[in-house]
Amino acid sequence: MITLYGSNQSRSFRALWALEEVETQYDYKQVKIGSHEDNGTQTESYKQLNFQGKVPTLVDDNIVITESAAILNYIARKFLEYELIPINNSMLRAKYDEVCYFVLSDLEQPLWTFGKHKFVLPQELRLKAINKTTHWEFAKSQATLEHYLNDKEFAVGNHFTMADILIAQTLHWANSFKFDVSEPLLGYTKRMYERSACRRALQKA
Ligand SMILES: N[C@@H](CCC(=O)N[C@@H](CS)C(=O)NCC(=O)O)C(=O)O
Repeated sequence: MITLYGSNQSRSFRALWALEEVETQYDYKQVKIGSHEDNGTQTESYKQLNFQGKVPTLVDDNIVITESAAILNYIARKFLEYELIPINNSMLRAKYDEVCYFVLSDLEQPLWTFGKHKFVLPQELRLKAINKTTHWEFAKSQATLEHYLNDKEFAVGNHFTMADILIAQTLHWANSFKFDVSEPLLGYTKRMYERSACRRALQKA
């Protein structure tokens, strides 16, 4: 049985959504980020699973995975019949990897930097001036994402994949942090969030 450790609509929501897409049974354990209490991410028992004390963490028997994108790929490969990751088509797989790595290395980084300087870093390391830079960087990455999506229905190929979860959750995150998200990208996010798997995940998050 799969167990997912997560918290609300943090990056763990990507994994929660992915588990709903493959219609499997799983146990969802809500943990408190940064807490030393019993269900906290800073307890010794949680850190044995996730050295950094972060979410998400997915446990499947003796396999423990701690990076959201790696978790999505693991789920996609375990439930291949849902076709959530390109396997045999090298061109589509390269495009899938390209956009997923772009989300992690460019699109989400300004949001994470903004968040770290607002709530995560020790007070003395937080810089207010970084805000302007993060908005500028996000706008630049957003233009690149629009180029990748190019008004297509899905990020890769002609159907939904895990890349759409990564992108939509990140844009939803941007919107909730009040970054400017363009109308076409908001429309794409709304469409993805209307999927029944996403709605079920939202009820559990
Ligand atoms: N690259 C990791 C990032 C995980 C991460 O930073 N998670 C945040 C929540 S979205 C967290 O647990 N932060 C707590 C901390 O930084 O101490 C992933 O995508 O899974």
